[in-house]
Amino acid sequence: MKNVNTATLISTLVAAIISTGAIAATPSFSDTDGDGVISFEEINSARNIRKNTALQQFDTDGNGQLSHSEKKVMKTVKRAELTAAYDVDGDGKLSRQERNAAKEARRAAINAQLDLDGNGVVSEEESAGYKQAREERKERKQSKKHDIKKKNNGAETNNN
Ligand SMILES: [Ca+2]
Ligand SMILES: [Ca+2]
Ligand SMILES: [Ca+2]
Repeated sequence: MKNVNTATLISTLVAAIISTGAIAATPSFSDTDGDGVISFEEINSARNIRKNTALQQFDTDGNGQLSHSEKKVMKTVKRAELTAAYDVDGDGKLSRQERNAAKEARRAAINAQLDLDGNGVVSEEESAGYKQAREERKERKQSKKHDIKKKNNGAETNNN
């Protein structure tokens, strides 16, 4: 059938993924201070935990940092995990639809965690910390890019 709509297909895939519990690479947050929202700090601490776990797992030479090659190994392993989790048709690769389903499932899993009162809606209040963390990460990424650009350009130019 040609006119199966993509959104329907994706939601079917998402349902399949969620029901098998195969949600890879999803951060897990906890409301440490029990105030009913996942705050910016709680998001960050979850991120640090993930970072440390990754460090323990992939810091092969044990120098406390992930080198370029260690990061490469990490990426390969993560990609394999992701593929294993979301390759619904079992062809060993992630199609665009499977990738979208993976994204949707991740978002759904995150929303389920942010929705601390469990009313099925992530309120402004419930999502504020997450949004703040996301903005901050975006900014950091951009300034990193900027730094690299600067480095590649050599000396800073005045005419821009
Ligand atoms: Ca909290
Ligand atoms: Ca596939
Ligand atoms: Ca809620």
